Amino acid sequence: MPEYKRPKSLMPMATGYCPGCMHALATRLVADVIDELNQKDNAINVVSVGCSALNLYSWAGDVIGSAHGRAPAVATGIKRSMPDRLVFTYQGDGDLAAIGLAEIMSAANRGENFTVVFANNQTYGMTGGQMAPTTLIGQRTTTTRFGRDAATTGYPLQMCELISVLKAPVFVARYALNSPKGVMDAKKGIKKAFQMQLEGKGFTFVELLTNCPTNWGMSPLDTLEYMNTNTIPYFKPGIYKDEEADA
Ligand SMILES: Cc1ncc(C[n+]2csc(CCOP(=O)(O)OP(=O)(O)O)c2C)c(N)n1
Repeated sequence: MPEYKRPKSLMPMATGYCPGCMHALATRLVADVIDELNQKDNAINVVSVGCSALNLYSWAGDVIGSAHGRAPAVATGIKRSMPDRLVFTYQGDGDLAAIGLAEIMSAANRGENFTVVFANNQTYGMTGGQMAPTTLIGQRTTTTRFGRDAATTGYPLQMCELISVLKAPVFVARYALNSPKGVMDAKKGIKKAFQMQLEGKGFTFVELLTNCPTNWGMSPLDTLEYMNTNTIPYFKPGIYKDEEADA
């Protein structure tokens, strides 16, 4: 299949993302997978708040917005009342790992049968680049002017590691979108998670390491190398849990 075609799950319009922002790439990957699984009219995209939620404008299928961090709670209700629909949340790191930490841990622990796509850009993008729970030690943000310091703000939360120790989740994986291989692997991971959900297997979680050129204060190209030297060594890509493989 030619990779340059616009997925039918996205409308023919420009995204609202800054140039070089990987939210656009991540959204595109999700849309590609939904097309390939022929789920455009069956999928429900649950967003909450942040730049992550901007994909709702270009999404061609069903989409619902929820309060900041609460997408997993909304997705729980939707999936339980419409179990045949393909339900996924698309969330940023401030959304998922700060204000929505209780919701994500609870939904994962209950083993809700939906998929979480977690775009981790290590900052609060939409509100101007404040520190997020996933901001790296030493990383400068508008609220950590001299770099994040563990003594006052703790350590970056590793969500795949946290969620994979719970009993209920069936697939937990992390991919980095700064290389062609990472992008292709991420697409496979999203597809596997959606397939497991369609087979009724349970809670699936896919973390995508993304960038924020605007708030990191770098060119999009420089963010790719920054991710290699800083992000990936701490947030290690890999499959953290796969009940199919472990069975
Ligand atoms: C209840 C509530 N608290 C705070 C905000 C302000 N707010 C909007 S977006 C955002 C940060 C989002 O960051 P993240 O989830 O990392 O997403 P990104 O913008 O980086 O994609 C915050 C704090 C809000 N809209 N609602």
